[in-house]
Amino acid sequence: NPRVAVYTGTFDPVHLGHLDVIQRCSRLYDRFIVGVGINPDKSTLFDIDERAALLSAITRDFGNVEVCKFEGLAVRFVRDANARIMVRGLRTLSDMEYEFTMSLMNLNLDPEIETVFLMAKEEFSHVSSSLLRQIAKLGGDLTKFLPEPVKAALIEKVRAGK
Ligand code: COD
Repeated sequence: NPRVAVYTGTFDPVHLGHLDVIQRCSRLYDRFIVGVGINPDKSTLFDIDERAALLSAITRDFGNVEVCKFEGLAVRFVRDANARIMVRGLRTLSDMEYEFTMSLMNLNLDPEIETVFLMAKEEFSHVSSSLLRQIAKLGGDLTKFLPEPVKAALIEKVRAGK
């Protein structure tokens, strides 16, 4: 049986912390599906097509990574993808609290789907999309945190919004 896992997120935009999780999981699983979600409570800087296109561009070299868009419940998306494993990244203790609650709720929604957590690499444990959007608006250097095409897209997006 091929091992399939799903990594859901908003990815607004995808950064090197996300990419590190994707790279590590591409070695752990036979197929790794990245689900770009629409969070009804969050408005995003990049629309869903832009977020998915950036992910596709930077994961092209991984033979077993696929990028999909999804709407609605994450567990339903995982099941529709024929997977039973959902991967989440953990950065801090405050992530833990939120993720712990969410994984219990997801287990209630679908008891056959397990959440697997990967600890963020030390050098990315302080990196979040929201901080990077803020740094971009304030003109800071993003080189250490973003793949080149994402950096260019973020700078352009912020410029266009001014
Ligand atoms: N290093 C490692 N991992 C990281 C880093 C980092 N620096 N930064 C973020 N991550 C991880 C996050 O922990 C997360 O696992 C993933 O990367 C994606 O992060 P985000 O911020 O892009 O996405 P989220 O956490 O906002 O997730 C959005 C979803 C749409 C996936 C989520 O809201 C969801 O599942 N919604 C569906 C609705 C649903 O099912 N609701 C019921 C849930 S109980």
